[in-house]
Amino acid sequence: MNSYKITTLNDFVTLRQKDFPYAKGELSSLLHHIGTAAKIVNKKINKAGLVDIIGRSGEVNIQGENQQKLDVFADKVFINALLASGECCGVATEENQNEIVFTDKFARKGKYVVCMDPLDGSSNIDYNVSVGSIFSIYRRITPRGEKVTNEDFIQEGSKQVAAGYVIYGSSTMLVYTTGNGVNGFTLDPSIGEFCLSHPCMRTPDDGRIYSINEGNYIYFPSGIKKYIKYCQEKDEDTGRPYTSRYIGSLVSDFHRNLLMGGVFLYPQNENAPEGKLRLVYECNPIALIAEQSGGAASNGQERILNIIPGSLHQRSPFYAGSKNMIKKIEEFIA
Ligand code: P6P
Repeated sequence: MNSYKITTLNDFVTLRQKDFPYAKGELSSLLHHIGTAAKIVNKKINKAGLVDIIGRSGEVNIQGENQQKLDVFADKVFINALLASGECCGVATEENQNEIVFTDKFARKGKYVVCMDPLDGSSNIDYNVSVGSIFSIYRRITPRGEKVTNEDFIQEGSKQVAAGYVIYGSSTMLVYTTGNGVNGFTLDPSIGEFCLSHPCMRTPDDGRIYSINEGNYIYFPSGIKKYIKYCQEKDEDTGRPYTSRYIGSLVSDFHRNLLMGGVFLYPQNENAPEGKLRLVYECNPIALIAEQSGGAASNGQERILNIIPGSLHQRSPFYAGSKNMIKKIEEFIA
């Protein structure tokens, strides 16, 4: 009789707490609350087709993008959960121009700040394409008890104490790292728990999938154009031509390549001179997951996690996935 051993996210986080001699459960509590928020967002997304939550909220977010109602909902759910954790003293999200400062006396003593894209790929929601939530956790720089300031949120990615994403796809998964490898949990709706389903996730050094919006081909830098042609050439030794797979939802494209091997590319182009993806709450967390699972993440010239952010919503060219493929891309760009 096979032992049907369930390790829930909370079991796992508590178990792994001993990896952090200094942590007295604060990070565990934060991750627990993120998991709870993900379940609430998941419930809403699964019913999106049924209740009047689909479509635009009528607002435009600071990126000038039409805000989908679920974006707004997810933003509120995660912010409330982080406040409730009592361990987080402020949050920066894609949906808000400035960081949100928690003034509650409890939260102000929090050790951590969180940067989030509460619902990435939301333009896909109306078409039932999978979307994701992305989070990045730092220890605050300013003294505990005081209000957080912008500097707490624009730290370089290598300073993250934890990062992860939720993918609301054919199943809902939460994938995260605290710097000791990457573990994936699948939501079992029958018990309402994220259960360990992908322990010690590793991305292959090489892959045969490249993910890029080739519709922008004419706008790409020449090195990227050459790399795309390289992917399409016939060469048995390297398994080319590769397969092109692009969902247009960062978390989904990245997650597939993490499991199968492959590379995601969002270069700068004439329409997006700095690239489209945001460094602080999209590139950095995904980059930490990429590296912690044996892959790599670059802006074409340097390691994403080494970039010192200048502002909360700055963008960056972004390449992430199998490390040998990232190296090849950097060679073509050079
Ligand atoms: P494009 C979704 O809007 C998003 O921010 C990412 O999830 C995705 O990878 C990218 O934009 C897709 O952008 O320009 O290819 O539609």
